[in-house]
Amino acid sequence: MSLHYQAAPLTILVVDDQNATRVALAADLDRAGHRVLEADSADWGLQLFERYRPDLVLLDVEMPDKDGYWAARAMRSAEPGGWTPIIFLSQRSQDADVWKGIEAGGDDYLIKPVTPMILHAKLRAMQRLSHMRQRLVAVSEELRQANAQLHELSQVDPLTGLMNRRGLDGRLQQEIAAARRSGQPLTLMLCDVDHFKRYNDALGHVEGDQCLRHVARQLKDLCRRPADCAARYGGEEFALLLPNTPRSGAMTYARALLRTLAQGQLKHPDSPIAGHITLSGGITTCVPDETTTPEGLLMRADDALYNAKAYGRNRFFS
Ligand code: GH3
Ligand code: MG
Ligand code: MG
Ligand code: MG
Ligand code: MG
Repeated sequence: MSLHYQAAPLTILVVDDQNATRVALAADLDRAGHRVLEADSADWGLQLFERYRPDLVLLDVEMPDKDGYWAARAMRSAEPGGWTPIIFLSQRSQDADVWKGIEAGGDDYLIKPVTPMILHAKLRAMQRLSHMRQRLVAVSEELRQANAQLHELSQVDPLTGLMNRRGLDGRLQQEIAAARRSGQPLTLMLCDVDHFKRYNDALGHVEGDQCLRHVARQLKDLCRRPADCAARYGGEEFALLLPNTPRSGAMTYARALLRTLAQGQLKHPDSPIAGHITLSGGITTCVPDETTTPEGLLMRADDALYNAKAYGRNRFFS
């Protein structure tokens, strides 16, 4: 992290009840190029603090009515998550006074009278800290964004662009909970490309990958509602999660899928079933209750898929 930065002019809030002190201080800061806000009471200081958000506060301790300790505490609670440097400037010179000032939220405590050079040195030190803090805030925001992007990416299958198994597991959990609340049926379908090993053997893995992309596009195109979700579950296995969809709706989807593939251009040169790519699928539909789990639904869909394979493939079972 770089310490090189432009020591830019600051907006400095000076809170002091004594006019002579405050005016002299303000004049000095003004000469150094800073913008100065003046308050002659703790209350007024807090108001200016909230309204103008200064870069730094110079704060007297002894003031009639509320004192500087009160003001420091009030300013700190007025900027949750933020940090404005506060330097106490006071005639009170006991160790306990300094302690109280730092406890109240002050970052430094100078005992009056303070020479201009000491004051400017302290301002510079605070400015440097403030600069470092801003860098930290910026970096943690960048990290937060990068993390969010990584999280998104970790849920996407790079080959097809569909949600991957990790994403599906999360979504399944959410949709089960949502369907439990709404009492609506939830459908899960697992599809597996038939004789895909033969396809790879006949045409090679590059063509095989192309085929998986094609199947993924078909599955996605057939999703009619925004809440429908197509995922790549594993190698040549895909999952469809259809909220608010009864068994009949799922069967309509399945028929449309098989029909699309039958009309499609994807030839399977070594299929014992048809000249084109075919799928088998397992469907499970339920209105979830408290016993419903993602694993349970996946197992039921997988059993149905197994039966579809056993009964000759190119079909869906439920
Ligand atoms: P079945 O009808 O019983 O499902 O037969 P199958 O040949 O499709 O099933 P099997 O499980 O025997 O083989 C699956 C094949 O899918 C083997 C594997 O190499 C291929 N495969 C899995 N993932 C990918 C991939 O990402 N790209 C390519 N090209 N092939 C893949
Ligand atoms: Mg005073
Ligand atoms: Mg398989
Ligand atoms: Mg297969
Ligand atoms: Mg298999």
